[in-house]
Amino acid sequence: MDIARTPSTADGNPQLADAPPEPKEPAIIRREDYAPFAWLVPTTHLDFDLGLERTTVVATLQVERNPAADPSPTIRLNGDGLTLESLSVDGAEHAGWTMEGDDLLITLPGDAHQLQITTIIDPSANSALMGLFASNGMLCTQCEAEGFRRITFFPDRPDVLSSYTVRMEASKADFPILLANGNEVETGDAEGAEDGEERHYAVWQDPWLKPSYLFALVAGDLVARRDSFTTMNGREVDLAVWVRDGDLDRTEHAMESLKTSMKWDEETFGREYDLDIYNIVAVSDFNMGAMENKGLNVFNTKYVLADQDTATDGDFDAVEGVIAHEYFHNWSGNRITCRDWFQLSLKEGFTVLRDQLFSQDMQGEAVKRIEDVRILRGIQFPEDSGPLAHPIRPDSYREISNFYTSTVYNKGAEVIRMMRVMAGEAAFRAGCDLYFDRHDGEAASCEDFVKAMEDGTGLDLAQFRLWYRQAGTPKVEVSLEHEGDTATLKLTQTVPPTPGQPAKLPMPIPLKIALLDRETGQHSGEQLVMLDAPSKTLRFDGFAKAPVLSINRGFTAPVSIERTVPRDDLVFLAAHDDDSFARYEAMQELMVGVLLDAVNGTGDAQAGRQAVATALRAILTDEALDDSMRGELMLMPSQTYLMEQMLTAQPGAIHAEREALKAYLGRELAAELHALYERAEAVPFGMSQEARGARKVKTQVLIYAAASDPAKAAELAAQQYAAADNMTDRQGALMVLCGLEGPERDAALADFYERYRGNPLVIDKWFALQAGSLHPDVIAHVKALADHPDFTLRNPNRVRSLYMAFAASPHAFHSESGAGYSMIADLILALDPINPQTAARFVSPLGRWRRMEPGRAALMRAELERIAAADSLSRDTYEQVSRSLG
Ligand code: B3K
Ligand code: ZN
Repeated sequence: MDIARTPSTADGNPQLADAPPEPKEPAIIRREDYAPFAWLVPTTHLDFDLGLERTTVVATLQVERNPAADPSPTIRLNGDGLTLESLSVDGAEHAGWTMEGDDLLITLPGDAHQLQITTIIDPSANSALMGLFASNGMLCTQCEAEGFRRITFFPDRPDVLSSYTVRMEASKADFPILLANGNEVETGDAEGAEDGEERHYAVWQDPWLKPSYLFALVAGDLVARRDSFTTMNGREVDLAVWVRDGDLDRTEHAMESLKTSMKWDEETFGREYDLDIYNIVAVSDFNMGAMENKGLNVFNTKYVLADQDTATDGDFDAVEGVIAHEYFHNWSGNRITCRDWFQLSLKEGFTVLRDQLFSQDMQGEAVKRIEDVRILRGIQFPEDSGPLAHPIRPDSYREISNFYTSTVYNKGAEVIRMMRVMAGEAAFRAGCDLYFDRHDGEAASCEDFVKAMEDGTGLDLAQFRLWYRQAGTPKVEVSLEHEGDTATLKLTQTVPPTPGQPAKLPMPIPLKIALLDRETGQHSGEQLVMLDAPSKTLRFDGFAKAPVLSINRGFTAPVSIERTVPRDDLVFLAAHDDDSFARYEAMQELMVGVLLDAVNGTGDAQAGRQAVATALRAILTDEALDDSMRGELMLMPSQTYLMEQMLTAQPGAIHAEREALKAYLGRELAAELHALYERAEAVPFGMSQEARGARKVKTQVLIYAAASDPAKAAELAAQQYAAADNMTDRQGALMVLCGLEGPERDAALADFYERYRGNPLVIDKWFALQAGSLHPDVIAHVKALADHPDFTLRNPNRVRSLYMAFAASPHAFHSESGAGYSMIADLILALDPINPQTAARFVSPLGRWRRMEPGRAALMRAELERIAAADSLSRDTYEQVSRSLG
């Protein structure tokens, strides 16, 4: 019987059912509708007959009624684009099934059954890179969030935990390595194919229960860097980083990062690894950074491969951070997973915090904190103030892939970090221990986490739960007055309205503050102030002279501080604040104020520029500062951050004023910048903090020079490029050259391409540096690069390297003609049928239209409408475009 064409109704009467018409609007899934699944799936056996173009999957599921759920006569198995080849229930053909959309509904009479389901899939045709797909001749999977349903019919939801056994059979020559989750329990030769091809098989068993999104398999021609780790209780773990032949010598840093992460999680969170094997596989076609599948992480090559010649210091840090992140998920994500996808921040926010704390310990706390806040403010704050704003625990979605956002990840981490600040480190650890103990082996909720924190720390988090419910970045207005010997601090908060949340309640906001003596820069200790009402007034006695306020030290709360401070106070803080973050912040605030005055034509422009020059001079010449921190303090606020500070953004004016200030500073401080460059240039290559800092400031100096003296900058950058013995120097020089016109630019670009031809990750840099450059002809360059033989829409890294770099570069993307907008809209339309998840990521830059001056706003909106009018948009892109149009 060809059951693929003879579905029956759920009550068992075979009939030819008309497929329901595809709804125009994808359904909205709501958090409040959560109900446990009616069936348990204690065991899952998967049998794969693997081939690039044809893979047969036989899934055998034991299912039992879930006593904790409302009973149902049918079991819903999710599918996505699958064709059912055969179905049996308890070993016999079964007529009682029907299709509902892509899902398979089977009527089950008893309390426990065995289902066997066969599907056939074509991995080579899977350009969405979800489910089982082919990449460079290998096969691998990506199942989070809902990719497993593209492999077989299954209750593809995170609260259905099952014990998995996986048998893979494949050609020995094409797929010599066969990996899946857990431990390898059997291998051997399989019956050869008709054409004489030798075949083999492997069986893997995962002893831990897991949801389907953590399932993984990899088959391919791979080689491994091997090592081992002994856990705190003496378990020997075999570690392997699998890559394609030829990439092995770029895996040392990844392996070291893995071992360091394992040790750190034992020491810091008391978490031990729980399998005998930990495999990491690098693939070049991947939608995101990496995936924490149990015992078998799959990584984008970008976060595995690194060496001095091909990776920058930033790349090294990113590899370390992502390796740690995926490893930490083994507890915060795998041992305790999410009840439903609305709880995503339970695992992602917590794991981001864990990886941030790890990187702070590895790379230095001050600089890492500044970098993390820069990411938050550069990406999450705009998200929070735009049409895609949502709480860290969203209330509804159409496509969950759209909610792997900076809000869920980075703001989610900030929310847990606030609990840590309020509780103190020791109590926070007690709260984490309680959470891990209480919920180990479960699919938990954000509420479970907060409750464990409350019970473990003794904090009352009743009001704090608002951070999970309310979207939007709170604004805190700050004023400090001084009279007699009393300083009076007034704090007022407002939480802006966001889509679906017009009115907000006041949030508890923990702010670390210090009051600095304006002569000496000393203070008598930090204090933690809780702003938990609309406003609060605090008095501090014993100040004969007005102190200087240092607030939100260490960025204890993810809020916008709004205050009117005399410029001199900011110059003072930039030079003297003993909190590194606050010092950086003072410098940023100073530059933001001066630039916005310039754009708005307010204030004394010359006095403002001079104030910045005074502050920057002090930073350039401060011998007590290490260069890594100096590099941070030298950074000008990004155009995106500046636009975010304006009610109606004027990208053209912001870009012009930012360049003008840079040029002014470059001229005014030419001598100091030059001296700094010369000193840094003399530091030999190494991975020490000193050597890394030296590389960072060198490129910063080039950036200022490019604005003030382009000819000199081109010469210096060309020299740095030619002399470079590492990618940080080479990329820094090329980045600056890309923004300038002249023979040095062309020569360096040609050299870079030739030198790294055939190394996709470095060629990605070549695309990104041109697309994100300050050159006035960027749009033309991007158009030409899209026709380059190395460009393809099929590889997400390549797409991002060209178009994300461009869309994140406001002076080009917001070009007055609207050409940047139409370029991104064209990309979305072309990419959507190939890779909807990646296409949908490009919608948010266009979604900022409400914050733009009217001319650009209209052009952006028109492009969104053009996309919305297209036939058969994916659910991913449909959702983002419709929310953006509002
Ligand atoms: N958990 C994965 C993200 C999966 C994204 C699916 N669209 C990687 C991570 O956060 O570690
Ligand atoms: Zn994660």
